[in-house]
Amino acid sequence: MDRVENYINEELKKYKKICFALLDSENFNDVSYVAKKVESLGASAILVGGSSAIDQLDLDKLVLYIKSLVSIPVILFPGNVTGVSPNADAILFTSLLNSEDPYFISGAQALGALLVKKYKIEPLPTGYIIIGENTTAWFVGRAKGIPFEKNKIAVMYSLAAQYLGMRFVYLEAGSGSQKNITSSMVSSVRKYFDGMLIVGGGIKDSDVAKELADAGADILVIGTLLEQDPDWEKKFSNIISAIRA
Ligand code: 1GP
Repeated sequence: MDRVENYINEELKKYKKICFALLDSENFNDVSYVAKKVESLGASAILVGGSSAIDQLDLDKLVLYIKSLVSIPVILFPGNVTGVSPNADAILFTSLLNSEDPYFISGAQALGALLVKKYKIEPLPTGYIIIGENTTAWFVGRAKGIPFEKNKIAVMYSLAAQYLGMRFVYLEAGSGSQKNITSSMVSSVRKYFDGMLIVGGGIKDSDVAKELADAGADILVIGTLLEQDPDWEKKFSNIISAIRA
């Protein structure tokens, strides 16, 4: 197993549940403070990217900058081919399984694959599944958003991801989503999907984080909280303590 995936497994052995921080340079005044702080508060990795990150040069500068500040892995979270940047430690090599556009299922992946090879970025094979509608990820990825209460559909896609050989599934409500994925959906998926389960979108407090972790999420992704909440340090720290408890 490659280095970052191995590291994630070790983190999970140590803490049972872990958290990734999603950083997007456009949305932070002081990205260096946030990057260092999330590491000290217990984030296991930093994700960089998202569906609206389109400036490749900025992205690479950001990756290099963050890598100079922290020792946790910097993992790309691309929304398109433009999300591949040479200096990252790994990439969530996602297929947006419930997109209605084959470009987001396998087209962008084919276009990006040789770059990943060339830059020697470790690919983490990930089934990306969008729940709900009206978020940027949903719009850009032309997803046929799975309704929040349709657990079985999420199970079907997650199991399909596993059978296609993907070791990670990311249940995504969308960045800044008003609603988070329900714990009931997470526990339904957990019963069937035998791999690393990432859950993100709209997670803003430790109660929700704890519920999702208890329901079976392995990795929680937190983004908007870090950008928008003046009290984010305390809340992020509470999230980490809650999911590790
Ligand atoms: C988005 O799941 C991540 O891709 C994080 O969502 O920004 O709502 O925390 P938030």
